[in-house]
Amino acid sequence: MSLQRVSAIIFCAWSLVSPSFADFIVLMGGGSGSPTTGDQFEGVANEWATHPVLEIPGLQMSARTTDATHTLNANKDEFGINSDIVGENYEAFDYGEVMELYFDKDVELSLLDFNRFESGDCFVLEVEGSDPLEIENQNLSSGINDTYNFAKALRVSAGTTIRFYVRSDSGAVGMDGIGLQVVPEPMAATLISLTGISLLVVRRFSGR
Ligand SMILES: [Ca+2]
Ligand SMILES: [Ca+2]
Ligand SMILES: [Ca+2]
Ligand SMILES: [Ca+2]
Repeated sequence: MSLQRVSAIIFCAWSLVSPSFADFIVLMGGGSGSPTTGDQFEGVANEWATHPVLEIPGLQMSARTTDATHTLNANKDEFGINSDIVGENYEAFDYGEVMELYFDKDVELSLLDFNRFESGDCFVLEVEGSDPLEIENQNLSSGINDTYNFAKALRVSAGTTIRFYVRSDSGAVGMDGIGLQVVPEPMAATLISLTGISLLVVRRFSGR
């Protein structure tokens, strides 16, 4: 076996076990020609809908609102909830509107990308079983882009519900997307194949 071949095999094996960079779920609408993950949830009310995350192959997302008259709404500028609450912004999250979602794999949230996140607004992220995380304007890492970076990536297990809503004293906040990384599957299969490759390499180099 050539050295190049051994290098290629080791590189492939390394790629399997090394973490990948964070991916981004686009919630804002992309228009008819380029649908986003958000577009797939257009019009979903309080019954769970499940769709593939278009930007991250292999990952599925389920989402719903918590009221039959509140519907998820993807638009070209932002993603929000359309409801019958008087004075609400149909393209954004207003107080009283809640989105629940979960993924079919363990994920680590790294970034939330908002829209119209003005001073005085407060967006709340609540992972089932944990204290709510309140995000205020001064916590944003980019005020121009309305982005929030988690100081430490937030791990959420497969099937665990995340709730998005705004605090009672907040103005409307829209969402553009979610930055996250899928946690690699258990390494059992990879370890078995690595062991096989190692044995092969050892046998070749020992001349047998
Ligand atoms: Ca829409
Ligand atoms: Ca709204
Ligand atoms: Ca933004
Ligand atoms: Ca606002």
